[in-house]
Amino acid sequence: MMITAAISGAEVSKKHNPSVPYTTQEMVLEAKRASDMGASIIHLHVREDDGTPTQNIERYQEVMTAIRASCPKLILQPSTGGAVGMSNEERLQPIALKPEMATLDCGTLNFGGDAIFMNTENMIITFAEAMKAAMVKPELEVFDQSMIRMALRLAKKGYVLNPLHFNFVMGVNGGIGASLRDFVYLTESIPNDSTYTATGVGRYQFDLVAMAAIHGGHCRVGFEDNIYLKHGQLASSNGELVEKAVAIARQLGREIARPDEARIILGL
Ligand code: KMH
Ligand code: ZN
Repeated sequence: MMITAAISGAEVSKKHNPSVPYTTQEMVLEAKRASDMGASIIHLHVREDDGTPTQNIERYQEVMTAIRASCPKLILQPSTGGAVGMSNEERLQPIALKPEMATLDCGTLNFGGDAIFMNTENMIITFAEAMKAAMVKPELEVFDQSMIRMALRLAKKGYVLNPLHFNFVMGVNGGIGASLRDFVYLTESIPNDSTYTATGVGRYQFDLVAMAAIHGGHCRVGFEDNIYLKHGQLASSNGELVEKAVAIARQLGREIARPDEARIILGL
């Protein structure tokens, strides 16, 4: 089972949990803690030192180089989602660094209040083409079943290559829920040769770890999606969240993939 750690995100801040990393040094420490506990992939957003989300290429380069110096084997997966309201050009910057993977968001989503996380079909095609040209494997971010249909249409047209790898982000208010029924609906909507990671947001984080573990899938945990170790108790680091995911997976009979095993699973 591959475990991805989404160590920072773009929406959560130190006001929510003081352990959310902003600086390069904090990012390295959190990536290392997650790696030490069993994460093979780091889903990466970067920040200014004051916590402002950025897609700045120099910042990505600095953080990725520093993480690699500390944990050379980890798979680094920058975000092309960035933060709500960023332009396509801003969002696409980390692709120029030719990471092994990056996220490709497969549809537009209500993101609370008046916020809209915009991903029109033409935007998705532009992002997919940039990733294909740079030989970056997309992780197809799916917040709803309709986004799987979008991804399959793009695959049919050759914008993304098979076998596909999905991330089901479940429990966001504007998207699909995080029930067992929702999980089955998504897993039964993807091609047999594809792989998926399940991400439960907030209180659903570990429900989805268990569902994915039982079903033979992969999972994502981390501060981007959830800041609590359990009800009312903040996690002290991403490592603690990974540790709990590993314990659940092992209890259910799963072995945890090391980074090189994850590369084989993903065909990197
Ligand atoms: N921060 C969200 C607006 C991704 O990384 O591709 C988008 C997001 C998805 O986090
Ligand atoms: Zn993200």
